[in-house]
Amino acid sequence: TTAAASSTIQVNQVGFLPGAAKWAVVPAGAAERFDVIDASTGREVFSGRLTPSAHWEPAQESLRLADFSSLRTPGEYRLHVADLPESARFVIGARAYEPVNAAALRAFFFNRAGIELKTEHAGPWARPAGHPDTRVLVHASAAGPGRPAGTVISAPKGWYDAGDYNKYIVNSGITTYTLLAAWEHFPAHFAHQRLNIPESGNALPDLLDEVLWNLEWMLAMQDPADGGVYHKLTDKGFDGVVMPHVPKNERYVVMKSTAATLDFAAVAAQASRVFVAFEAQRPGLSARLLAASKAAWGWAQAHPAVVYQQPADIHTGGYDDRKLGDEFAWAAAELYVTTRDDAYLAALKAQAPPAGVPGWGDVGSLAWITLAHHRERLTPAADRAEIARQITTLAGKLAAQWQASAYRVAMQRDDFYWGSNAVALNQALMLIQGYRVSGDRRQLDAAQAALDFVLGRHPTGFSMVTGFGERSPREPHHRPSGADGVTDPVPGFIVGGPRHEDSDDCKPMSYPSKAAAKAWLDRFCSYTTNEVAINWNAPLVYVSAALQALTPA
Ligand code: 9MR
Repeated sequence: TTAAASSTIQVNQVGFLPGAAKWAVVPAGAAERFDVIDASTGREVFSGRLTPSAHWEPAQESLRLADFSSLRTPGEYRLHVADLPESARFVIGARAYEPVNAAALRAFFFNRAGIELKTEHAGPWARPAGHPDTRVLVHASAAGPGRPAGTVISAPKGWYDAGDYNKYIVNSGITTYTLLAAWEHFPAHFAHQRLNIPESGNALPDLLDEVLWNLEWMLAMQDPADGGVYHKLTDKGFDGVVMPHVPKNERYVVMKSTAATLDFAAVAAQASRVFVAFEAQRPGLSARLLAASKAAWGWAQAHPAVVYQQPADIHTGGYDDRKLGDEFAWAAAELYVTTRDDAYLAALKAQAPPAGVPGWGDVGSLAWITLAHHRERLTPAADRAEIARQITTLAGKLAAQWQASAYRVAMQRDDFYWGSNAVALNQALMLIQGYRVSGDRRQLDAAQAALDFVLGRHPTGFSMVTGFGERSPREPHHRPSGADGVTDPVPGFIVGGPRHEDSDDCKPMSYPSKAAAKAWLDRFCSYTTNEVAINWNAPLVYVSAALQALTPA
């Protein structure tokens, strides 16, 4: 199913809002012009000149660009270029991103641990509950004065991290933050969104119900005796390709780490200020979250350099990070904004790294995002100009990369590492912060380009989101999708994407290309390029909501 893309017109296969910048990529050839045609009648509705051919290093291809931004009429279209197969279908419409945004959030529901997915909510992907996690053993690496090894604790709920069935605090941290930031920044978009999850129709917005499923698990990962937070809740090894209710292995909480404890402190402080507004619906939750955050912060002050080390008998994901200044800065920023206590601002200033593109091990920018969003409500000690400068400097740099790119994306060859599709989306997330601070339209257009990229203006010719686009992943590395006997994969998941390192996970099958932006395989075996993960879906939720909310009509 992984065709060489060199004859494929590459276009966002979901589509565009009427006022958005609209670009497609065409393999270099003799043609000088392109047409946009009505998908049902074939009638030409727009015609334009392709840009001169230029080489794009990450795909090792020469390309031309089609700019049809001025086509604003709602409808369903395809691109036509002489001698090439017509492009995939796409829409132009005022609500173009609502379905993909809702599906990207519903993917979290599909990855819930500890709950049966009923047909009324999950359709053909209904399944029994997996991993109750009400009897979890404290691993020897996590034993302490209060809880000796072998102590049984209960830590139910949460989301499975990815294609595997384990739950990791570090990765849950940035994921939950990104979803809560989407709520904080675009409440009108989410307030009345109906996701058809079991809680739909209760007194909370569905996004917050979904986030609570994971927050409740995170809270159970904190040792009440000392405030430290376990790094992960896991099997000893990865399960086979089975549905989640099948394996009955022992589950463990493993090590307390500084990174996990600070990520927890950050998210709990952020969630505390979000749930202040829902005191009537969830009495006491906001205060409980803030107390948990402060206890975690206290543990991290006393244990500032406990780096995760995988015990010899544990073989699941590491999420080990040895650079902890960014975690301190992020937790300090969230506690500062929530409490307005300048002591946290001082802690933040001591460690704040320059803004960059966030990832699970690189969370300093999350501090800048939070500070920028709340910058009119900070204490006098905060440096508002510096906060704005951090955001706009990074967004300006990314927009310059976008403008200079033969593909019109900010992505450079080195950005194609494990989870490259989420790198593109996290670049977009920072571009959107830039646009919100500066109003510079180029930064919004560059963010649009990143969403285009993962929705099919992609060198593989595929939309990278299951169930969205005429060509999208059919065999993601996602155990339920592989084991459920349903033809279609569980929808709404973004896969990791191509990367520049060699992968041998599908041996003897080889990858179709060695080019960084094309080394991708739509096969279950390809956990290095075709896995799903919660930290990749969260920026898809954020960016699709942001463009839906911010794109000028
Ligand atoms: O996203 C993680 C990536 O940055 C690492 O390079 C990779 C190898 O350590 O692990 C990725 O995370 C995986 C995690 O360890 C286990 N669950 C699946 C995650 C996505 O592949």
